[in-house]
Amino acid sequence: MIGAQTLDEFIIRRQTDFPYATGELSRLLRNIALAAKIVNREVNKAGLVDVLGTTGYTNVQGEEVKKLDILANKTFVASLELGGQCCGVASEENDEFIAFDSPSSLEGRYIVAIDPLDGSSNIDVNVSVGTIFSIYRRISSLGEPCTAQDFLQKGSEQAGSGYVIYGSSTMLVYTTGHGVNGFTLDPSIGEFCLSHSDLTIPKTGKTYSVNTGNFYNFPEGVQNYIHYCKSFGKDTGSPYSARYIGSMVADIHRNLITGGIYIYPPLEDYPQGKLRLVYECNPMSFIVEQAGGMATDGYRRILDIEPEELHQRTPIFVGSSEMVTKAEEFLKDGKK
Ligand code: FDP
Repeated sequence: MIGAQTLDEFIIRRQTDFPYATGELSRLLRNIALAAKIVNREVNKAGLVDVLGTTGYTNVQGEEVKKLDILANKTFVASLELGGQCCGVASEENDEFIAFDSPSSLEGRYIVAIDPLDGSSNIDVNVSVGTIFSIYRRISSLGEPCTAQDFLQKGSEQAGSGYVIYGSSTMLVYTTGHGVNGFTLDPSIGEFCLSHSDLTIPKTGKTYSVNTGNFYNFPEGVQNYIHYCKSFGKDTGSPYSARYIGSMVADIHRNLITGGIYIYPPLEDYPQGKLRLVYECNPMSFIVEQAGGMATDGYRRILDIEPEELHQRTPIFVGSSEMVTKAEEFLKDGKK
């Protein structure tokens, strides 16, 4: 596409909008984009080479680790370490955070929390998967190794966040707290090009995304909200459409564009739900809020939750603001 603005160019232009910016965050974002291109290449040829299937291990969450999970994790960690702007990484795939120790990394002002390949149970069946990342300014001293406290900051402290969706096309969507922009990978030139500038989520929509297979494990308020989504409503435009890919990035991406709500509620046996606060819910919530939407755990803003541990889980209700507000009303009312 002649005249398309590449991600690199966009990042450089944006940087000049902030007179005191050092360029470190810009370089960090560019390193993430480079790793995303490498992962994209591997995901695209997954059926052709021996990268499908499981490794035979389970991660700290007790989930099966796929070969592509490992490959994506290594790619992102290596790219962040080589870049030198980042002093450490916490990943879904590692029990503990990794503190980089090279002289340039020790001087890095940022830390990154990442889910290198979200939705990985979908990989073997050629369904969209994604990468989710969250960037914070370190609170530990420059020149020293990063600490656990760097990774346990509230989501509202994020310096940036984003996701990559490896779908029918590959897109990178990010925010640094000044709106949300989306870039589509043009494989012919190997560049992410601006395709969705200043993304905003519609205030309401007609899609609800939740794993209704767990319906009888949901709290009563959530069950009642789902009944509401399915019932005929003159003013609400319901019944809404149920759309659940089972890949958080893909489900939220669709709802971001068309309007809708994504829910992973508490379950009877998992009161904190399934999704991880630090590297899944916080970065996606930052994006959705920056696009004008809402993200809560049903009662409080996701970005206000104080993380106590790296792999902590939280319920999440995220998407169009009017829909999230409505779902919250059902939770409060319980039996409504
Ligand atoms: P996955 O386990 O495949 O990595 O992050 C976890 C996640 O996928 C989300 O992407 C997805 O929305 C959710 O789990 C699916 O969970 P259920 O199968 O329980 O619906």
